Amino acid sequence: MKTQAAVAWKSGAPLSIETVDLEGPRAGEVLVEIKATGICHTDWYTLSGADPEGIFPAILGHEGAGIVVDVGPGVATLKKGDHVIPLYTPECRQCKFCLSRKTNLCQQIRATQGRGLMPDATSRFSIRGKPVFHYMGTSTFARHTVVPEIALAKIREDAPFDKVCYIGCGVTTGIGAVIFTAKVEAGANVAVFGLGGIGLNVIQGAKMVGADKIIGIDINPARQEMARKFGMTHFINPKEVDNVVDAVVQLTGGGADYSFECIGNTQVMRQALECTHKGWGQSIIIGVAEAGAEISTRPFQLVTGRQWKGSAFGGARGRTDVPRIVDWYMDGKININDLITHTLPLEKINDGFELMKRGESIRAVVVY
Ligand code: NAD
Ligand code: AHE
Ligand code: ZN
Repeated sequence: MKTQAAVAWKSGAPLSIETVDLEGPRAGEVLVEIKATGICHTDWYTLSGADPEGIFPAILGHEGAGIVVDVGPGVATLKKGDHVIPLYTPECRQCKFCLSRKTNLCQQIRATQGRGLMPDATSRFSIRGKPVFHYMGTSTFARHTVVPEIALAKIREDAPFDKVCYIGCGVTTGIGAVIFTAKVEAGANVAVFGLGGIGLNVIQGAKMVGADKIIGIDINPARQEMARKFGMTHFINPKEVDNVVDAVVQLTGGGADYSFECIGNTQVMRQALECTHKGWGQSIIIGVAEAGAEISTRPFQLVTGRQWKGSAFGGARGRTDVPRIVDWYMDGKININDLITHTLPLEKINDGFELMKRGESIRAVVVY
């Protein structure tokens, strides 16, 4: 079939709206009509050329929601008409990683996904006979996409696509990092570095679990108002204090119980670790740093009880947890609407990237 997509022909260039050929779903695959997709900082990271897994030409996008149009042979858990959220972290429930119960990082299709291909090592997208690569197994910047069955969460049909698409990455990453990765307890003090599309969801998660002080740190003062609305109790602008680590330690009487780095800056990752409490502080890295970047601290920081952890997709098991998070939204337990600051047609997708780079949007969502 023919469909329309925003194609990334090369790094650093704007996306180009193209008519694309899309082959139907093969065994274990599903054809999905994407109804809406968010634009995440990670899409920009890959488009910028900093991602070692960034290959071009590709169809980016990993924060979508849509409807099943067709299923390939052997697909048992989904049918035409089902509403779904594509998962860049699948959940096969059979691989060593899924069976361990210790991680959400299903590895069933990770190798081909990282090479921009479907599990049989081919692409379904092409233009004028030349293959175009998939991205994160999802490629939601296309009106139609093919996704492996194990990488689709079935969701309720009354959930609005233009809001719950954000659960495909940002909402789940932020809230999940609090409840699944860190397991923040009521009364804990939390510091959140970076108050964008991810950090504000960390704040929302911290408030949900009953954290005490929720300290937000951002160089963009305009982020303060929205963060307070989501539960932030104290704000630090790093440009206005001598030392961010000292500022957090003073506010918390010794250090945060949990901190979250939601930027992708290795200097800030160090600050986030070192502002946590001696003996038990945990710092969770969420931000994606550029290829080759390394983190450092004095080993004494770890010897004296601080812990560094990372979180991908909030530690969530997509097919199990994403439908629950959709329910939380539908039941009014979490706020997504206020974080979606802009909606755009596909033709204006590059404007969405510009809004993000200028710090003017929290989430821009493309509605097809
Ligand atoms: P965003 O652009 O919406 O937000 C980033 C925020 O960080 C902005 O508010 C910006 O002002 C602030 N900031 C930048 N430099 C800063 C500094 N030095 N000190 C304090 N604040 C600073 O981005 P986002 O969509 O929220 O994504 C944040 C990071 O998380 C990115 O690196 C993204 O790739 C990553 N990410 C990771 C996962 C995961 O599963 N681990 C999932 C989604 C996104
Ligand atoms: N491709 C990059 C790594 C990018 C990365 O860390 N991705 C996160 C999701 S970001 C979503 O916005 C992730 O889930 N990582 C786990 C994984 O298996 O990719 C690189 O550096 O190669
Ligand atoms: Zn993302």
